[in-house]
Amino acid sequence: AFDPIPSPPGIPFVGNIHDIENEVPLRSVHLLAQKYGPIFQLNILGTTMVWCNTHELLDEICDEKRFHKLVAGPLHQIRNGAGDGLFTAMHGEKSWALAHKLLMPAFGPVMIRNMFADMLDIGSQLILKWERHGPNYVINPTDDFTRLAFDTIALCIMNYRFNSFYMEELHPFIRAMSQFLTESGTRSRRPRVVRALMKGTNAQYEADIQTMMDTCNEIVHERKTHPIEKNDLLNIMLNGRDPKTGEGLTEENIKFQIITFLIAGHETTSGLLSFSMYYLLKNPHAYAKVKAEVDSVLGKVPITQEQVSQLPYIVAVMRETLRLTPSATGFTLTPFEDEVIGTKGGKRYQIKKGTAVIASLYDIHRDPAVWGEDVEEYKPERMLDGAFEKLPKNAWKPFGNGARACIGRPFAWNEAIIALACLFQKFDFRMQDPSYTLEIQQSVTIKPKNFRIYAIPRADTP
Ligand code: MNH
Repeated sequence: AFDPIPSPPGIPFVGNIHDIENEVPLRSVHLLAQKYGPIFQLNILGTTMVWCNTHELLDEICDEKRFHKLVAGPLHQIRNGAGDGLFTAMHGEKSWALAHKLLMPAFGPVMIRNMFADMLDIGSQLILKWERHGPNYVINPTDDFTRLAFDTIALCIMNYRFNSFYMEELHPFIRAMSQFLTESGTRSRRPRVVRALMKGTNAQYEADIQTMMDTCNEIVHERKTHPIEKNDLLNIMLNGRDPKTGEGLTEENIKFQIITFLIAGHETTSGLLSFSMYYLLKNPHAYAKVKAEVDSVLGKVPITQEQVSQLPYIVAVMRETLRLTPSATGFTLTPFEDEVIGTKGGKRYQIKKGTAVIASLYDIHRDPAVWGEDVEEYKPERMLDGAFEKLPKNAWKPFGNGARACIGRPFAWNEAIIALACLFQKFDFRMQDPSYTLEIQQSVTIKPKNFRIYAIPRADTP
């Protein structure tokens, strides 16, 4: 016999859609986890979805022999814009294997090192902006980290400049993308009949996809009319061939990859930097350690690529930030065959083949069995090299799992370390409102809401 998976009562036809709020779905998911414990299930418009909230269950579903990625829920809707790009490709989809094989090397250590100058270029634009505005200017760090991450991904992988720091408004792609992501999440919980009636919303959704496509077309057109020698991701996509079969990516697939990289390549990194800034300002002890590390490693002179690997405390800060606020709040899997999970904890939960199982990272990363009773506390010390390697397998999974894990992880890491090191070298930071406590906004990924800071050029640079 199986143990029942806890679930709130549902309503006929729509099931539990009213148990998930639209504004910040994560809030509902977290409340449900607190109420129902390690596992719960919801019926979303007739489809069963299961949320796993503990390390023990995550460890089981991360077994790639038993489970694989499932493109369901919001992700399935994101396919409307990102097609068979890497992120939204179905398990086993042929174009994924080819793109993965061709593009993996583009994110290898050598390629990332070669991007250093470009990353520093955009990073310097951010520093210059905050310097010029001076100590009394109210900064929206999330917007400027979005500019940073968006311009960095485009310059590094496609040699394309958005010049976001020279614009008052964020680039049209970003607004379109943000609306597209939010709506993708919302429509995954909206009954078909209701969706059919929402003509205005649907038209806006299509227009936003078109805006993103226009940006892609512009980038591809620019490259084709002005080809360059650089061995960047765009050239690899346009010219790369499978050495065995001679096969290359189709034109349509390349555009889906560009949309994918522009979205996946900046949203999450912007969240990581914004939340890191928040936690450092809330935790003076950690803030002081970052400053001391930057001063001793960088001193007064501009950062070098060598120094990027000499900043262990900043790395621990980023890891601890992604533990408490994983910018991608989860990933979805499904078993190859009907499965039973939870046996380690003395339970037998049946998961039918094809059922969406969500690795709910926000709660998994708060599992006291792994992190102790001080889970809510921000302590980069638990993430320092040495301690980090000793964490149980699959305890910290902000970049996803196995073959379908994040391809951009080394890229994001390099970029974020450079940004944090340069910022703390140049500025002291203060919150505009010292009593601010974290509020979260969500458009599939999460970011801080209404978070404002001051950046005061340092007088005491060593
Ligand atoms: Mn990223 C997949 C998180 C930065 C490009 N990324 C994933 C997944 C997670 C994730 C989680 C797995 C999703 C799933 O299983 O459904 N990504 C992050 C985080 C950061 C991040 C937390 C930064 C911090 N990602 C980046 C950057 C890029 C990128 C930067 C591009 C340069 N990510 C991807 C792509 C995939 C992915 C592409 C899909 C990989 C695949 O399935 O082959």
